[in-house]
Amino acid sequence: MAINLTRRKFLKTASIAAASVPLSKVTAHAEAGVVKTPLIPKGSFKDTKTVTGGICEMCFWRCQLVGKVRDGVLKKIEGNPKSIDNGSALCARGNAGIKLLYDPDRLKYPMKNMGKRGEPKWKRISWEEALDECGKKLKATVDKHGPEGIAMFPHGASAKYPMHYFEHVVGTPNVSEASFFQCRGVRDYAWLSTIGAAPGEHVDMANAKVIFGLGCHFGENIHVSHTKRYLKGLENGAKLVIVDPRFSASASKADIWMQIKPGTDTAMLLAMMNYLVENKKFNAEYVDEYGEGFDEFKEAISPWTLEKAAKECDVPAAQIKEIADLLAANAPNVSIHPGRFSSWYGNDFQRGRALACLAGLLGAFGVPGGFVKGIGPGGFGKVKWGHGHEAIKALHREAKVHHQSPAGTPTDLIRDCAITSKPYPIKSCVVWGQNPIQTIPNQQKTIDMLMQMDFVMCVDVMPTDITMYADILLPEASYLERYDYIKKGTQWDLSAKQQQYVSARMPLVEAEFERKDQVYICNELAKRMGNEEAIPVQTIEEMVDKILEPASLSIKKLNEEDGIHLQPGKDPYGDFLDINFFSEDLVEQGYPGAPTYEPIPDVPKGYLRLLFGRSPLHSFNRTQNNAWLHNAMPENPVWIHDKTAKLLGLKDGDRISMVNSEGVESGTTSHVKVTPGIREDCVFIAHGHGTQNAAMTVAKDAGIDDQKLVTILAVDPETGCHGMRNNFIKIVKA
Ligand SMILES: Nc1nc2c(c(=O)[nH]1)N[C@H]1C(S)=C(S)[C@@H](COP(=O)(O)OP(=O)(O)OC[C@H]3O[C@@H](n4cnc5c(=O)[nH]c(N)nc54)[C@H](O)[C@@H]3O)O[C@H]1N2
Ligand SMILES: Nc1nc2c(c(=O)[nH]1)N[C@H]1C(S)=C(S)[C@@H](COP(=O)(O)OP(=O)(O)OC[C@H]3O[C@@H](n4cnc5c(=O)[nH]c(N)nc54)[C@H](O)[C@@H]3O)O[C@H]1N2
Ligand code: SF4
Ligand SMILES: [Mo]
Repeated sequence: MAINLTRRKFLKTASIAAASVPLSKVTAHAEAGVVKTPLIPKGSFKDTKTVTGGICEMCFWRCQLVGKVRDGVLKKIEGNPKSIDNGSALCARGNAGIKLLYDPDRLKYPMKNMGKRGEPKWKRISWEEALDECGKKLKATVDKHGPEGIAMFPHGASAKYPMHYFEHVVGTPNVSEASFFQCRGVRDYAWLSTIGAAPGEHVDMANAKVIFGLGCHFGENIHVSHTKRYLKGLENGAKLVIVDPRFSASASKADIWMQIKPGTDTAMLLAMMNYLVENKKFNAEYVDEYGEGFDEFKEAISPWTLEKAAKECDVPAAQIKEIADLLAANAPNVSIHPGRFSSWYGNDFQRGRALACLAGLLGAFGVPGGFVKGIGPGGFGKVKWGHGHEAIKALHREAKVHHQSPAGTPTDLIRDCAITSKPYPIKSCVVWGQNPIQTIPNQQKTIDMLMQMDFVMCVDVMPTDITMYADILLPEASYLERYDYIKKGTQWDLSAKQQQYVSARMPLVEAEFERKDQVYICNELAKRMGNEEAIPVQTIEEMVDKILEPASLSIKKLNEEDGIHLQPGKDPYGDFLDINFFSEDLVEQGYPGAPTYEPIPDVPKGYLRLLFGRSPLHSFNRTQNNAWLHNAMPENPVWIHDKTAKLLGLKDGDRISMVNSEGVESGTTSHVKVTPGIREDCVFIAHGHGTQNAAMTVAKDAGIDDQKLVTILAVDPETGCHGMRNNFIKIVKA
């Protein structure tokens, strides 16, 4: 695909904005209200309207946007200058949303697969025909196998309404959201069991004296307002401690970088806590007042000396002590970051517990720099589907496993159930805004699950790897063309004036071709499945207004307020949380009461551990076909240590493929990045590349798909989330 030079130049600016060092400059500009791009010549916006009320969904952070629209065509996206969240700043992906909107490869019409699953031959059909077929097939499954005969794989704002329909009206328990079982579910439930709240990313980094992150590579993972908080903290003089086997963007800015052996973080945390306790360097007052089970906890972690952890984690004992001392000296004003992507090694619930306990020992709750609970705004309405069925128990509840599981059903249980028909058949599958092929480990198993279905329906905006397996493929209006759920939040650290904001996604332009929104699609489906009486709203605008109404807001009012309603907020400090250092509930469920370290398999001889993560220029697979982003980062370099590269006879830029320890080949190739910034026994690649769908004409075969090589999954016993980093590869020269 040809990309003209001016756009390339523009993207260069945008992509620099995404990397961690220059982002601070962009942020500073944004705060002064001067985000500039060299692309747009002055005066060319004469006839251009600014449309407010947009909300980004190039990732799930949902920054607030405005669009420059001329003759109904979106010419440029900018941050909403009224935003007290992202401000007028967007990341590179946010800027590039326009190339998703007008991607010629996008889904335009409902399609029926006349070929095989995985090797589709598409025929354009009418909405009427498509919905009739979906309704008929899904109803047939429910009639024959009950509501548990359906599995659903949702993700993102547009999957919310349909997800509630399938859960509460149809009654399927087999719902697996990517954001839980392959992302942050394990973190949320570990903290929930420890402090009674899911942590979100509510750490007050802007006001912290120390920011402590395990595998948090701020600046490569980007959520604009969160990245701003991190940068503001650094500007304010916070010390930065980063624990990561890789020299990440944030490791490059750190005061202390601990290059830990993968999967051993819990051991390090236990030793740090034991050291703080033994040397009375913890916040005894806070622990006395708010701690539960401290004595049992103290006893349980007592074997963890600094030396023992140092050996396990392959780091100096003195460095563990140095970090512990730094945290103690600055407590309670320290940000113990809970992380986000946390399905790492299958021992992840315990790491989450240990992190939360560390924050507790330091008393880092409800204080500047510490963990602060989400505080409003509240008072919104809910759009509720009627409950037309008896609650069916999820697979893990029936089997009495994964007692700390996030909402829905653990993905692997759904897949096993579908493949074996035990304890019951699962014969229809609804995928809505998720790409299970690249999102869920063990691709072959996902494909086996899909192949045994009677019916597969996909709702998407692009033809991605999952859509190749659909029988009926429905095109959704993108986030720039539709109304959607509200985005609200609170702000005290980035803006002194206003503290709370409310916005709702509004279209910047009209949907083209035959793209529809979630309420239309789902209601039409419900009618055809015999559930018409349960429909709670007729249109997506009605849904948004119903949510806003109790807060005395509406679409109309938000439009009058440039898309964002601001109101005074509350003081975020002073909410001190209880901490379960030792949990009797967990013991009753058969898990350790105190955080416990479980070692993971070592790297087999001759192999390297496959690590993966974000890159600033892409979101998973969803941005791969975006011409601007692809142009800036067409493939994912394979990070490999100098010494390992020498041993394998590799030099920078060599083209390679990979094969994993179970003999699965990557299929596609990428280039080697030789660097001292990674452990000798690991490689690292960005996630989401290597798409196989030829309908993605920009991205097909570009780079290596990490998921293809993740065939071993380590299921977290407490939550059923998928640990994905116990996979080992060999490099094959291309
Ligand atoms: N191996 C490995 N696996 C991972 C990860 C990893 O790093 N490595 N990361 C994990 C994490 S943190 C997450 S959050 C998940 C993400 O998992 P997913 O959410 O599955 O990832 P995406 O690539 O965003 O794919 C979402 C699908 O939604 C489509 N889509 C985009 N916008 C819309 C829309 O507006 N409407 C509809 N209907 N569809 C839309 C995209 O085209 C794509 O097909 O993956 C997890 N899985
Ligand atoms: N640009 C961009 N930003 C994003 C996203 C995106 O797709 N693109 N996605 C968003 C989403 S949904 C999520 S969940 C977050 C994810 O963002 P993060 O929570 O930061 O997760 P990853 O990107 O997977 O982080 C991987 C880091 O962990 C390190 N690591 C690997 N193994 C270990 C280990 O055993 N111990 C330690 N301490 N570190 C280890 C890796 O080397 C890497 O630097 O990013 C969000 N932000
Ligand atoms: S962080 Fe970037 S991609 Fe994510 S919502 Fe904000 S602008 Fe969009
Ligand atoms: Mo995620």
